[in-house]
Amino acid sequence: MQKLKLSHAPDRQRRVLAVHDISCIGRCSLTVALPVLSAMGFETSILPTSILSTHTGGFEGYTCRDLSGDMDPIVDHWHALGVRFDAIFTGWLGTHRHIGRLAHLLEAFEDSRAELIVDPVMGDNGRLYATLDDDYVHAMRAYCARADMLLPNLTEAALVTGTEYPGDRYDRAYVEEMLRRLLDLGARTAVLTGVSLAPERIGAVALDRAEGTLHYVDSEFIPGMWHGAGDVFASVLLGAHLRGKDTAESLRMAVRFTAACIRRTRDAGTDERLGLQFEPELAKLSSLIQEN
Ligand code: PXL
Repeated sequence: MQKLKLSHAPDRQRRVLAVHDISCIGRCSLTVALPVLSAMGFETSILPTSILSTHTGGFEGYTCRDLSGDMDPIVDHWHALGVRFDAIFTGWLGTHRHIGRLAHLLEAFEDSRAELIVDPVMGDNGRLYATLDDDYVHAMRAYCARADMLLPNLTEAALVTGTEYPGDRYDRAYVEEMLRRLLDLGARTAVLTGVSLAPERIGAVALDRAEGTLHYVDSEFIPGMWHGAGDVFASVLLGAHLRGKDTAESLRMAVRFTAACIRRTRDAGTDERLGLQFEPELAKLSSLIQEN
């Protein structure tokens, strides 16, 4: 097989692999990660884990085709081609079998030394998403230990660390302790999303192992079920990080961008299940490409 001709120039375009489901309707997972990372200037390869007619939040009767059986052959083909990734970004995976296949993926691309960014998409508001189960949670817990950057919301952080979901009864000390627990799993950076430390505000808090300082960025709280907001946030944060922004600046960009998309969606009044109207905001991200 003819191997791919790859650039090793320091300023070459970086290649990111996004490993999520394709929810055909409802802007989340790959239909968010792909356009956002492309707009930020990355060559974005995808490994679809499942194909669903819609995401599972608020829809009934959706279809779901499990692609876990295709993952190893896809990875083996890429490996034979000699492809390399600068970062691997995983999100909603489907079943514990998918998580098992990620071990093969990471082994195949070990030489790439790709940064592994894990959004352990499992639930929200203290509840597991439909179709996910305890086997999934256990497998995800073990998998999170491999992440360089871990991006759970409060529900997922509780599931990953095996602690109780705090509901809205938490404070800064809880958040700090949770971030330290997440770092103890092995990540270099932990980011907790959907955190409110002041009335009518919501945002995210990050802690870098090396830096040791807590960064908190928040925005106006807009009531609603903002499907895919976590995927928008994680994709922008990852893109900013890979473009060389420090944790504080990446966090600021991701919170501001997500908040702008939520405001736009709220103002449009469209069905919340369709996800965020992020497309008209994408041009704001492209300005980063001109910077470096
Ligand atoms: O955005 C999270 C997500 C991703 N993928 C699927 C989902 C959900 C949340 O419900 O159902 C299929």
